[in-house]
Amino acid sequence: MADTPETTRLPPVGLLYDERMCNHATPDGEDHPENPERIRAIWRKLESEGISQRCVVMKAKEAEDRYIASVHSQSHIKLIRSISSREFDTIRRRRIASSFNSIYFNQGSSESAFLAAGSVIEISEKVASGDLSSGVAIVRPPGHHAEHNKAMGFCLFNNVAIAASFLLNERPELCIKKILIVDWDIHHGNGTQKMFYNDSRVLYFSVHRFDSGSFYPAGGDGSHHMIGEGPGQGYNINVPWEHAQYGDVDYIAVWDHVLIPVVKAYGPDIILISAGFDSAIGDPLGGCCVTPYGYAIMLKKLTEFARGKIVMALEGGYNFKSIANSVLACVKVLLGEKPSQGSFELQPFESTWRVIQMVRHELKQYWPVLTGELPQKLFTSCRRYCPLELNYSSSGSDVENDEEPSSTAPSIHIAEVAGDSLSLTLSKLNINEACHSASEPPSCEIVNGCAPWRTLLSEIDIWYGSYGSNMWKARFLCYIKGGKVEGMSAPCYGSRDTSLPKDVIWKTVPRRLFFGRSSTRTWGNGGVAFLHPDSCSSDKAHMCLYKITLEQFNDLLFQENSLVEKDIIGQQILSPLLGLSDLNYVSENKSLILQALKGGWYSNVLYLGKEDNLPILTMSCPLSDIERFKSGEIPISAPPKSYTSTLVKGLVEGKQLSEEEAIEYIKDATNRKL
Ligand code: X5A
Ligand code: ZN
Repeated sequence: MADTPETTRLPPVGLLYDERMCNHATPDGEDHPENPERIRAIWRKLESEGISQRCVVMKAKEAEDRYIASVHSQSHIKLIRSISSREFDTIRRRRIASSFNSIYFNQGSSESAFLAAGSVIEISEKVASGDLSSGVAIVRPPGHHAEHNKAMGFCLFNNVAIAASFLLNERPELCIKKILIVDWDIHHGNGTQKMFYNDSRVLYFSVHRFDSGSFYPAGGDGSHHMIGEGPGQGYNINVPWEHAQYGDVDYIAVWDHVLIPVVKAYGPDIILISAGFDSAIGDPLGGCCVTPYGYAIMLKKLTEFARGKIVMALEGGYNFKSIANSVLACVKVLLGEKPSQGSFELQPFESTWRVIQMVRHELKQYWPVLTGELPQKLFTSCRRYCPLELNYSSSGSDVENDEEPSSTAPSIHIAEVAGDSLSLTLSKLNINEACHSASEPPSCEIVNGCAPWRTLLSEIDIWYGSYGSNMWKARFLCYIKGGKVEGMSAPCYGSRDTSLPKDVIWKTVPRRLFFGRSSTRTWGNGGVAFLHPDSCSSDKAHMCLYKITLEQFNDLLFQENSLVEKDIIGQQILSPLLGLSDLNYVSENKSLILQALKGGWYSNVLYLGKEDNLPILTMSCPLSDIERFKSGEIPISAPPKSYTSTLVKGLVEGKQLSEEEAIEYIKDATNRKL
């Protein structure tokens, strides 16, 4: 068995599930989105994927009144305690439920509510004490709408708030003095916000649909102006979305430009996540499209803080498949697995940047790291919001949707949207010349991080197949680390992510290698290598494969096509040249001309099959250039000496050919007619 972290030294990950929390249901079996199948679906998934077997599984126990009393009134506790007793019949329960907003009660409600609160307390205590490294409480009813003296929005007790108060007030010996609550449920957690509004020991952060105050729970509480009061000022952060359809890239942008910088400054001792998955793709109430991959990345970024002490507590989430897959992806992250790729939009909405800017502005006096305007350029190349594209019912009646939520349904192809406004620049270039124009001083160091697409593509590996000078590793690494090696007259910029290739292997491919064009900035006069875009079984080209990330491949494309210098605007490439949908396209069609690189010599991305289940990509000229090479319109020419010797070094160092054979190989490719 693999030596995974949970089998070695780390404390285990805790999972809490208890079938008794399924007893809370509508009194006469009426359909309701917040129903027992939600947590059953999650649990089944974790069992069938072998995940629960890798964790410590816990049963729930009821919260004690005195702990609940730290955030709820005695009368509320009493009501929830008695609501399921025999003195109350269905009619009376209905009448009381209808005095609240979006609440039902049955004979199982009371026990479920006490168990849900008790579960989050229990798992939080174990994570705080170090018995567990992290934990997930798969609970219902949810909690974040419940207020001091009222049930609301499917929530009876505020489970997360109760656990936070418990740690702060009942367990001083655990030294939990600062708690971060991250609420990624699509609804604003009005209850949690109120409970810690003037308390700096709890930083409440929520990202939710606001829709100008019309989205549930409606009103102004979820506005970004609500920043906390008294000693709690600056410790309440709301990121209010303007409409539906926000997805991975929008959330990652919020993480990179608001949440993570603040968390770094705050230094929480533990992180509680109000983990509602109604922000997930396919959710009937949320209308947004966060994928399991998106949740995994958001969670993984948080694991860097509070020494990894993270407790997730289920809040909303009404599409069984979406919530099961999302929780699965999250637990895998807590177990130390790398998030595995999904398909997603790479360009945030214009409103995403606008909302982020508003929030930063609102909070910068409390969190100086939020000072600095986002570069205006960010606002110019964005995806478009299409109000008609999503038609999820909000009635909740169609939650039992058997179709796999399609991660592409609400998305638009970037290229269509960005059109010719597509601007290209490198983020965090290795050389500083790019920063010398002091015209945009703060945005030169792009605010606290990099473009969200980079975060996403940096998790995806591909093989880059090199057939020219890049076969020499030292030369290829110039594109990664920046700089130049012997024989090159101009340095490379390097990639944002300068980590080395994860693997290097050699292959031969049935393609024609030839040398064309008559001079380059890097090598001087003479031709450089191209690969015929079509395969030909009688040809054989040597190829050195580097396992790099899709983000690094994008930086390579920029540099190979000499786009860097003329397109630097601030260290931020607003969109990738080759995103995930392009990767899918090229895998199916074997070739993709990147319109953004029109005129670049290597604008044609070729797919050469798979190795180790990862795609092999390279770049060459478009097929149409082949005719121009043949006709002499573009010259065919022998490579310059410096270039030839780089190729030879690569082939010899890679043990593919002897020096003589390598020279012969290049001669043949130079002289043989196309
Ligand atoms: C926990 C949660 C949603 C309530 C919606 C009421 N509540 N229409 O997601
Ligand atoms: Zn919700």
